[in-house]
Amino acid sequence: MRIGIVGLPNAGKSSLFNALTRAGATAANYPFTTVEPNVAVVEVPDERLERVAETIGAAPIVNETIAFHDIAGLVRGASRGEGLGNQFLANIRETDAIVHVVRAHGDEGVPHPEGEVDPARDVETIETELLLADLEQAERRHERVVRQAKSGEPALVAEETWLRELIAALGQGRPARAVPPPEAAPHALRALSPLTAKPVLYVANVDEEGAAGGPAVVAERAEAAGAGALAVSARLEAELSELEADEAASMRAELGAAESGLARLVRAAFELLDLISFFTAGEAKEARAHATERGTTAWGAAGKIHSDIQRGFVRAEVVAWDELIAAGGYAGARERAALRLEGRDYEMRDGDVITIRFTP
Ligand SMILES: Nc1nc2c(ncn2[C@@H]2O[C@H](COP(=O)(O)OP(=O)(O)O)[C@@H](O)[C@H]2O)c(=O)[nH]1
Ligand SMILES: [Mg+2]
Repeated sequence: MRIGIVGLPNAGKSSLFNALTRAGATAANYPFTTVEPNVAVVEVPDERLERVAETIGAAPIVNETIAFHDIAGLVRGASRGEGLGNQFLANIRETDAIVHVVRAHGDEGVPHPEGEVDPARDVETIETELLLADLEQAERRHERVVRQAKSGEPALVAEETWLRELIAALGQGRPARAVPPPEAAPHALRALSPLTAKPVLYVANVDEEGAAGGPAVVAERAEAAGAGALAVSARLEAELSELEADEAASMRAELGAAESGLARLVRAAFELLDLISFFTAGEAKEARAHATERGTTAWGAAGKIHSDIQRGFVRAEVVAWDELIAAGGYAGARERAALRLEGRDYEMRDGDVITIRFTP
């Protein structure tokens, strides 16, 4: 799961990224941590998993992770190639969701690429570049699909119609997420991978004192775009991430901020992906969270755990996390019949704890 951090130069992207990196550096033995210098792998803590582990005596706890990409600043004209824009836009295309950092702090020591601080205009600037980049890609693909659709193949005909609608919408400033592709052309979205179809979270980068609110314009823009929004101070988070955890917590308390801005960001980013989590846990074994798409079957879940387990799938033992806790463990859950036997087609629910029986 990859999340791209986008915004204008000096918006605060790298400050936020560095804070995440330091938070991620504490994530135990995650294999991808050092693959690229601009990728931070961060754990997504889940209180449900902690309680499951405690109940059945599982350790260690292995959280799900998400990868944040610090994408270099986009400038006005990026979609026409300004400031290496095409390369950065291509980087965004490879992500699953976007965190859009908007400068909202008034520190005069930090230059603004457009002269003065104006969050509404900045959001507009970035979104326009994303829209224009999608428009260009859609037009290019349309040229090709128009020719292919002459064959009369229904999927291509449907895709051609959709692309025409999409081009019209983008031209009017509407994002691709407002124009879902028809069922008859299931491949169309993946073939284009529009930037404006990705879920977005706006992050207002506010003054150190103002981490609670954030400007109303950003929240309004988010609401109108069907996006999430939150406010953090990137500089504060970067500074706090250099302190020991207890020091950082007391500093936060002094500033009147109840919860870590990074924790709020990571959770909101995870919610953006609209995934469900299921858990595996055994006594004196690890307790692990697995994020997966809604609609994943028990068989699909087995594949997320290990390909060998999927290959030898016999059945799944499933119990909801809270029922497992209420029953005091697996034995109790079995007695109460809270633990169910399910076949390969069972649709996983958020918070399920699963044990796959398989033939090795
Ligand atoms: N006062 C203040 N300065 C900030 C804040 N966030 C970032 N900065 C400063 O703004 C400058 C640019 O930040 P950076 O994170 O590098 O921006 P990027 O270009 O979006 O990656 C740096 O000097 C940061 O220290 C903030 O919340 N408050
Ligand atoms: Mg930067």
